[in-house]
Amino acid sequence: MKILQAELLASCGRTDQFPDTGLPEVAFLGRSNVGKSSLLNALVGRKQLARTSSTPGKTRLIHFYQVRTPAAELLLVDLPGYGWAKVSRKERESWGRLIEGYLESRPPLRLAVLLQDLRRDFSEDETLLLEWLSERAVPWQVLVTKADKLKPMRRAKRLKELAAQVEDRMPEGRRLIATSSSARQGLDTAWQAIVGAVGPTGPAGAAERSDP
Ligand SMILES: Nc1nc2c(ncn2[C@@H]2O[C@H](COP(=O)(O)OP(=O)(O)OP(=O)(O)O)[C@@H](O)[C@H]2O)c(=O)[nH]1
Ligand SMILES: [Mg+2]
Repeated sequence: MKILQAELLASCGRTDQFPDTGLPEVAFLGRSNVGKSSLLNALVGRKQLARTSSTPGKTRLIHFYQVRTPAAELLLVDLPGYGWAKVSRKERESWGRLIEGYLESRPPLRLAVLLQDLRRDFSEDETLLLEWLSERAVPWQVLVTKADKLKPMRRAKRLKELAAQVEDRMPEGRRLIATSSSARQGLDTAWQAIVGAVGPTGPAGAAERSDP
């Protein structure tokens, strides 16, 4: 995907700080260290737009990135990772409230992208989250991360195993998408899912909408 523009718009620790741009949003969710910030950088072709770290729990705020492509203009939203045991309970609760506050009442949200490490099984955190999203009619897509970590044969087998774990929750027509930020794999397919969910909102889309 050609990226015309990508910039950090806002970093928010409270729901009342969320930006109001009128642009559609796609949110990246997942366990801490799963590779959310890395994938976001890979998708926009910038090494350090979103901060990444080998220390889990780096992203503690909700970061809104404004991205313009020829097909769409949208916000990619990097949510704090959950499931990191080494933070205090109080801190975990405040992140939980922030993430839930975003997901629960965010009219511009068009797609929740759940990231899942290829080498891990879906945990209860992920299956509950998918259920929660489905109940609230938030469309979701699973992107499997770090696909480069396994050789092709093993990778294909793991993908089947993971697909089987969420098969009964998977909306019609959706499937897992395998990605690797470091090997730049699956990025076009991921973009297709994102643009498909957002619809045409670029200059072309805006022109179409203004037609009587
Ligand atoms: N091999 C490999 N490593 C990756 C890939 N994506 C991310 N990583 C590594 O995984 C670690 C965590 O990546 P981040 O992108 O910071 O993860 P995150 O989900 O944003 O983590 P939090 O902000 O803590 O929630 C870093 O050391 C990355 O270099 C990938 O596709 N392949
Ligand atoms: Mg991060």
